[in-house]
Amino acid sequence: MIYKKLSAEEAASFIKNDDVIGFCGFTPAGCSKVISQALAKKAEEEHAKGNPFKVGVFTGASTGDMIDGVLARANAIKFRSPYQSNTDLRNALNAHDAHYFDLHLSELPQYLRYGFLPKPRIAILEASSVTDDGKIYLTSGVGISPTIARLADIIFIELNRYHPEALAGIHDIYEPADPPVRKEIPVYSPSDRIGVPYIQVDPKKIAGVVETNLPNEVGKFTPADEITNRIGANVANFLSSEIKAGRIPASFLPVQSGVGNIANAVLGAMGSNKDIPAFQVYTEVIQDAVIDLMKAGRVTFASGCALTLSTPALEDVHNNLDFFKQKILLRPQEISNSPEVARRLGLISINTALEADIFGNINSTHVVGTKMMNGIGGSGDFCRNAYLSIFTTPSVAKGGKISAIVPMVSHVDHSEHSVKILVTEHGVADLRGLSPVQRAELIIENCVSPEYKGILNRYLKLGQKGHTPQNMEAALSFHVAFNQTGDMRNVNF
Ligand code: 0RQ
Repeated sequence: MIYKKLSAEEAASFIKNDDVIGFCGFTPAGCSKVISQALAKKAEEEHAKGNPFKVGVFTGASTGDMIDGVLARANAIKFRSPYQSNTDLRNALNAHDAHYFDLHLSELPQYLRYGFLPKPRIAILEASSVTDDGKIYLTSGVGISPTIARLADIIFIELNRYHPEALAGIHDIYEPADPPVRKEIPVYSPSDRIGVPYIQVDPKKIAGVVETNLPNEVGKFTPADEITNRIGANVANFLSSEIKAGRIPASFLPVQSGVGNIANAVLGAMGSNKDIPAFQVYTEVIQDAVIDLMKAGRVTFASGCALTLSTPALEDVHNNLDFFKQKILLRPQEISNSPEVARRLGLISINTALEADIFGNINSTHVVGTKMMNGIGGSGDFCRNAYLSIFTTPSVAKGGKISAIVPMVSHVDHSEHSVKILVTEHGVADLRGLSPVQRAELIIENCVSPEYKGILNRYLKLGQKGHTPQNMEAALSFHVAFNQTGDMRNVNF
């Protein structure tokens, strides 16, 4: 290897106050693990000396504690985009200690190229191997790596021996040209390869290689419960009825599903529903359920941006690469989440809402209208462009003190125009072709928790004027009641 071997601390010593850094990975999969930690230590030392030290941070999506957690606790983040899910960072963003812009994930690479956002001077990439002529083979996540590798002046590699070199070939690296000369992204089927299996850079930009041997961090795993299983079964039964009705082709369509235990439960239920044929996945995050279904022959191919797997599932993939490399492709997020490709392939997209309103608007990001939870992630990339856009949510949160279905969402991420199907554990509301009043009646009837049905029906009668009969005095009364009494059932109308 021609590159200089560095310690994480030596690599971090190149990074200056106010630098903009692009990090590899997508979710904790494939993220930087040691340079980020050394950077946080450096920030703390600078702060102790009374010096300012904060950096701008671009990533693929959420990361792990080894980036977002340590940097947030060191108060080392000046700004952050496009998605996060770390408790300490969330607290920092909500306290305005770091500025956050929540962005559709597909847009970040092109926004960086267009110069809409500050250019990353430094890119930190985790690799399974790197060649002397500058070919970087990534690990289990791709994210924005191709773009930051090209834009950055300096690249540091974390060469992580935990990931086998034989991973090479699972990635499909492709960056579209920018307008006015962009052509179509030539993905016509989830398994189409359109690029090369590595990122090519000028070897002179690689300022050093830090060797590691560390697994990906794994997020907290909440096992499926009765609620998530009922949501999963409702989605699967609905999709099988759409096939029977001829509205989804009998051969089925590729599926995109969000992250978390609802997504796992939905995929599990689809896998065990005999009326749904074996299917392909075109998504951002490949979770454990996809691997299980692949082994059972129920998922025939998965294109994604990251292998966000539990350690046993990732090791299963590593140990059986001959099998899985035939069935999995990892792409940059502007391809995995491309609106153009989502529309062309006809994705069935399934994402999770924090809250929905009775007219079909979705809040995916803000708790009671003000506090950032995670971010919009890829949900907007997919839902606006899907063949069929489904949102799922448990009907209540916090033991029933919060209804996930409210008169008016306290923040809008996805509007009524993009949301076609709403699913809770109680049932399915098919909103296609319905007026606002019809949508409200159906959502209340099929999706709302019994303890909130009467209140929402009462609400609907309050404001019978206009196409969308909101009552402006009471529209946010659920949230006001929660803020004042800790329970939305205490509304004052
Ligand atoms: O709180 O953590 O204190 O227990 O919100 O809710 O039900 O555990 O669901 O972990 O799947 O997260 C929408 C945030 C759901 C996620 C969201 C409280 C609830 C709990 C979490 P606790 P659950 P999940 C893929 C695609 C947006 C982006 C997206 C998300 C906590 O799915 O970030 O889909 N999605 N991206 O108690 C107040 C409500 C609430 C509420 C639930 N109405 N009001 N709190 N909670 N409903 C991601 C990528 O792009 C990588």
